[in-house]
Amino acid sequence: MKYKVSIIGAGMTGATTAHWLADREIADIVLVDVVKGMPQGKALDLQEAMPVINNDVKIIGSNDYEPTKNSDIVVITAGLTRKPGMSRDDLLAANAEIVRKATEETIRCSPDAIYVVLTNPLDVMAFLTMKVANLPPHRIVGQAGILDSARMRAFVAMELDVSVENIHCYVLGGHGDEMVPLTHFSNVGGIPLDEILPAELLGAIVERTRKGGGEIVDLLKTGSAFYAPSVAVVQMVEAILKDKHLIVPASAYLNGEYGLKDIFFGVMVQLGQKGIEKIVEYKLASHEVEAIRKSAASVADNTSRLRL
Ligand code: TXD
Repeated sequence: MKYKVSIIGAGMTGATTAHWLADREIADIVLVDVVKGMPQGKALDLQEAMPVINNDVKIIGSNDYEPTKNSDIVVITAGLTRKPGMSRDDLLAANAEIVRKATEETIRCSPDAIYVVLTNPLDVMAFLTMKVANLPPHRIVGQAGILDSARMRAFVAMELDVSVENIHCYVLGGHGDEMVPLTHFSNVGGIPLDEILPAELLGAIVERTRKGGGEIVDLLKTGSAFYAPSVAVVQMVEAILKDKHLIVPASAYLNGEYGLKDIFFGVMVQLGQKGIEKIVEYKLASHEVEAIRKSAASVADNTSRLRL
């Protein structure tokens, strides 16, 4: 197959990303993990599923980086997950070491790759990847916004008898509890959410969206969400490989947008073959700008804790 996507971290999110990706038949896949035998076992199992769905995809599992050589896209989802009561930021120090190593190894093998980063705290880890790989910002994108927006869409769908296809939601900001679900730009068939739903219900949906990751962590007890995060990665991978110029919410390096600089932060980006083609800026209301500033302050604070 023409394209190669390497996924670093073959845990719940990495392996499920491989699963959705193999189903789409858009790239060969390499799964890398430190656990001996595990990425090889998952890759072989998935490879053995291909004849049933008639997809010609090569899937390789490995404990080293050799097979990732010349990847078009590197997905980094290696690292620790939250336990109940933990915030994403509590993971910073341990995951920074894991992401640093994954970046050093992958950029050596695939100097032209585009990076999709997932490891939490997401916006900080995307920043670290950019620094360690020494790449221009358009080559690194963090996955958070598609997931957070999909959660909001799912919650709206639970209230209205309308197809999810008609429900468009946009969540900006850092991938933490301060994220900013937009209630006016989000819409159902073009009608703004704040004109459809009563304020109290809309407020509850915004709150549930912000805490959406924690809700799953509390239910699972061990580990965190993986189905929705990994299909979000596949949407990004597909947009890049197919050069779709797709506009989605994602974490990108900001250089003045919304008055913010030198952080990765959730905004609307246009994705194509070169990675982030542009950042699309909304004209936000003053209360939304205020919320964005608050979220950005928290991301900037965490980013400053990185040892570069
Ligand atoms: O939307 C998002 N950004 C996220 C982020 C959605 C889902 C998961 N998100 C984060 O990704 C989560 O907070 C964690 O920081 C990572 C991985 O989550 P996952 O749910 O996949 O966790 P697992 O199942 O524990 O898998 C992690 C794997 C595990 O198999 C480890 O052995 C492996 O990471 N690991 C490594 N692989 C390669 N190299 C190194 N150094 C390494 N260290 C651990």
